[in-house]
Amino acid sequence: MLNRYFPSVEKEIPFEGKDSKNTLSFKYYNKNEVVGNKTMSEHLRFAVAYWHSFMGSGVDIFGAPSLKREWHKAGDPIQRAKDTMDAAFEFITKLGVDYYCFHDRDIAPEGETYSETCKNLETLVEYAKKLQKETGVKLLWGTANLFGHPMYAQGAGTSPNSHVMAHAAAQVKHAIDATYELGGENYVFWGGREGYESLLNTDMKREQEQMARFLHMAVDYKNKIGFKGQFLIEPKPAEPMKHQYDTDSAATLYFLKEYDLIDHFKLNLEANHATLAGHTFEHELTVASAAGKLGSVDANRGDLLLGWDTDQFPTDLYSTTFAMMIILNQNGLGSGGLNFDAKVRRTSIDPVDLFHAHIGGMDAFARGLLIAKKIIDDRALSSFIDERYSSFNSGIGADIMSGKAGLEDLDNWIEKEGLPVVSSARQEMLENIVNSYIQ
Ligand code: XUL
Ligand code: CO
Repeated sequence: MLNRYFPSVEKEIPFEGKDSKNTLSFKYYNKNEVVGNKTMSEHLRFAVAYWHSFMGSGVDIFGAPSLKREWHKAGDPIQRAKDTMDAAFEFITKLGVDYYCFHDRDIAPEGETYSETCKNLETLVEYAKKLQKETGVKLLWGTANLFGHPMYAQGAGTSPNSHVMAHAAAQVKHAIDATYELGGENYVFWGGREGYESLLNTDMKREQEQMARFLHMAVDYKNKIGFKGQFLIEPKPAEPMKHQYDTDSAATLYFLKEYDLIDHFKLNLEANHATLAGHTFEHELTVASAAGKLGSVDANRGDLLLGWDTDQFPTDLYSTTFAMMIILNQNGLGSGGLNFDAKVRRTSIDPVDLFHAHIGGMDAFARGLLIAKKIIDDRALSSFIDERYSSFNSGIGADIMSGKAGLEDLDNWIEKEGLPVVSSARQEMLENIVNSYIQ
């Protein structure tokens, strides 16, 4: 086992059960424990996000980097990238997680020229391949960073400058190649700069058509090279742009349908993006799942008092329980997983804090899984929901939904039957039932 950057954690984080006082142990996440028809690790498919955990420095708009990382010390950029990758694989292995996710620019540094940048990426892909082979860690998804470079300030696929769009497309080609080469199970598009700052300088229709063309080119390329991973789009309403086109699940699904892309994509939904869009996390998951399009999750949480993407590690049991209910009800995430797109606070300065953060997130989801499974098995909510809609199973409800009855038939029917009797929606009772399971 790699052992250089996290010497205080000597071996894989153990499962010790809920009564253990060892803060570097799992209290609930027991990866081989079978829950229903799968083990916990098969249900949860956790991934570590390379950018926050290994590239993050704690810098914010008011302050300099606060996280001093050993793996960032080398002067040579390629050596630094390799050290960072060593640290990442050591961490992931010691945490006992199966997957990681990256942006192209996380794993390899930008060069002086385009071809040097591409070469750097190839070098680090080779290095990642070796480490994946040695450790058994797999790639959940890759993506391209189309928001960091100043050329993308006005958009990448939706840039008003066709040269910029061409550059973004070329970059995506290489990022898909890298993902394919490393056996990535999905590929993500997050359009951080695909939106606008001001409508005064923006042709929205054109930009949306450009975005559609951009994604169609990616689909064509994927098919051409035979990459079988799932394409995912990650909605977010704003930040860095004032308004991002892929605002939320509903807007993104509409866009995909409108531009004939719906068969090629699913959604990767992030908890903090949902709340920024004015939705709950479970709302976003439910919208996508109902459309058969919930593909993967960026697991984190926001802060209700702050209006930006704080990307904190998830600890809220209601949130993880509701998420796992939706995921279990659709029979899992398929090739997707739960990626910790989350960062330690800039005051959590020790590398070991990365362990505490992930352990907390993993335990929160493991508890969510156990609680959700029980609620589902007991039909604690679903029996009520089934009953609530049961008037559509036969009689006039079935006639309406099958198309047998129309407005005139219903006019006659109501004339005969009179006014409906409605039942209570029992929200408080159901909240109490959920609470009785959260323990
Ligand atoms: C930004 C965000 C991204 C995507 C990948 O808010 O969530 O890190 O997950 O580009
Ligand atoms: Co994300």
